[in-house]
Amino acid sequence: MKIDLIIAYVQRYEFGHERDFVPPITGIHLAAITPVEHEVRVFHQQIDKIEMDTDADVIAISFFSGFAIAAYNLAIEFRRRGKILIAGGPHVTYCQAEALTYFNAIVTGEAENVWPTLLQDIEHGRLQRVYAGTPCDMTSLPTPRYDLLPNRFFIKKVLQATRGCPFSCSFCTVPSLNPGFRLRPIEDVIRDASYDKFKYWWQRKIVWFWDDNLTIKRPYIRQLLKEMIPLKKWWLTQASMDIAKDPELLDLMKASGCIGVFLGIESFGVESLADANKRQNKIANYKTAVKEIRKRGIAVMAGFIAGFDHDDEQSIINMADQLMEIGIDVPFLSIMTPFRGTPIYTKLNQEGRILHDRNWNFYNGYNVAFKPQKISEHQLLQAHRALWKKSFSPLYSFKRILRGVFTLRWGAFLLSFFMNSFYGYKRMRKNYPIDMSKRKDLNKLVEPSVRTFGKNAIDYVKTYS
Ligand code: B12
Ligand code: SF4
Repeated sequence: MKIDLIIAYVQRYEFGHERDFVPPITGIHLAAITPVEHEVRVFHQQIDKIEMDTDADVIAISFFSGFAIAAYNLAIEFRRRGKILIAGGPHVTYCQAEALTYFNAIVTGEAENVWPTLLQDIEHGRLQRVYAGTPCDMTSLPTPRYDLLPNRFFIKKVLQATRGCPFSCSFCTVPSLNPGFRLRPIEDVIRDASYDKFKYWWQRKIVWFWDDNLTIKRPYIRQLLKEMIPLKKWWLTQASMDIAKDPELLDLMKASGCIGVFLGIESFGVESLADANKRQNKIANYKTAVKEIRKRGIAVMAGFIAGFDHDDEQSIINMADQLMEIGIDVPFLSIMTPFRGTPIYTKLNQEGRILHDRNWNFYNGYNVAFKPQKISEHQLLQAHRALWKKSFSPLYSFKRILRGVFTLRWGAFLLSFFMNSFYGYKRMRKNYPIDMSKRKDLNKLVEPSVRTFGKNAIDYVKTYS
């Protein structure tokens, strides 16, 4: 069969977001676990034009909640063209009933154990509606199909060594989406990290781990990093702040070529961290933790969330200075989003604070989909935009780049330079994150059979949990 795998996307910035540094691993991983007798292509809606008049037999779409409307619109168009439609990914896992109104079949959770069966079922004309994936044991995963990625992706070597995370932050679906903590054999990870059939040197050189929390199992990560040293790569990952208290690990990270670590710092408020159930973060240690990592020349990227119950406009805007003060190289600034399947969603829903008239486009990380505690929805949006504008102002972006000149290793400096320039340039062109309430064009559903997505999703969550 011919299969087109599509990673759906709705633009998140005013002038579109047709460029991206790094691809998702989802499409090229699904392509790799597809039995060889099938012909697969992968499209990323963020940068690719989707071929609507394709001769593919099966259209398989992956999407986050924030991109569900795009996925449903694609599904409607492909259904008109008589294609078999399959969906999977985090949104589908928690909103099955809704996804089933658009797709012939869905895969919930992890797909490795059910994807080949599903394809066989299509061939034998016995496709089921729901394929419930189970956590994959990660023991013999193939190399992602990097060959299917267009060169427009600056970095191409994305991979996973582990899945899952032992923490349970209130806004995160990882604990239920990828339960437990599982590891790939080190030799498999090294094989993928060594893949070098790329056109440009930096695509061969840079390895981006798309793990939930790579450094959790210390003996494993130490061994992996020791084996990465001879590869002479530059690599990046997500990790928890506790790594800063492990100098031996930090030294190994440096020796194995780490250039960037993403930390979920989230907030500078004690109560907000408690709301987030982020017990691993201690505000008093932020500065020292960042310093310890940067001392090795590694850039610190960090995520911050606006919209905790104790946040007000000023505390949100203040984060622009606070993150500079603790030495962050590249900030990622989001608005609290009540994703289905998270404790924060359960709480807000019980309190009647989910804004059901706001569709999934409001779940893209840059919009407000719930009633904040201390301020209005509008004030939260405005405060986030003020934070975003201040953080990526030419002055702050330049300061972060400049700070890296003397302190970061070469690869880490390039990372800081590119990312701060990328966001700083957006800021200069006034290419701000979109306010979805003003974009009727993006909110339009080709065939609006399901109007209030939120309500349908709640029905589903009741049956899922
Ligand atoms: C890596 C990652 C990123 C990367 C890459 C983004 C990307 N598009 O892939 C970066 C850092 C850029 C990122 C950004 C964002 N992310 Co993110 N990210 C992750 C993370 C940590 C791992 C995802 C991953 O690659 N897993 C490995 C691959 C192989 O697994 P997978 O994608 O889950 O696919 C498996 C199954 O889901 C299934 N499957 C998936 N799709 C399909 C489709 C079909 C047809 C089938 C059959 C099966 C199937 O099969 C796969 C194999 O088992 C997850 C957490 C998690 N554990 O899922 C969050 C996560 C996906 N991110 C999330 C969010 C919210 C975002 C942002 C919106 C955050 C923000 N505020 O900006 C942005 C969106 C940016 C964008 N342009 O897409 C949420 C999504 C929640 C939701 N319900 O939508 C997650 C779940 C984290 C959370 N908060 O709970 N993210
Ligand atoms: S530490 Fe990160 S991956 Fe783990 S539960 Fe918290 S937000 Fe999710």
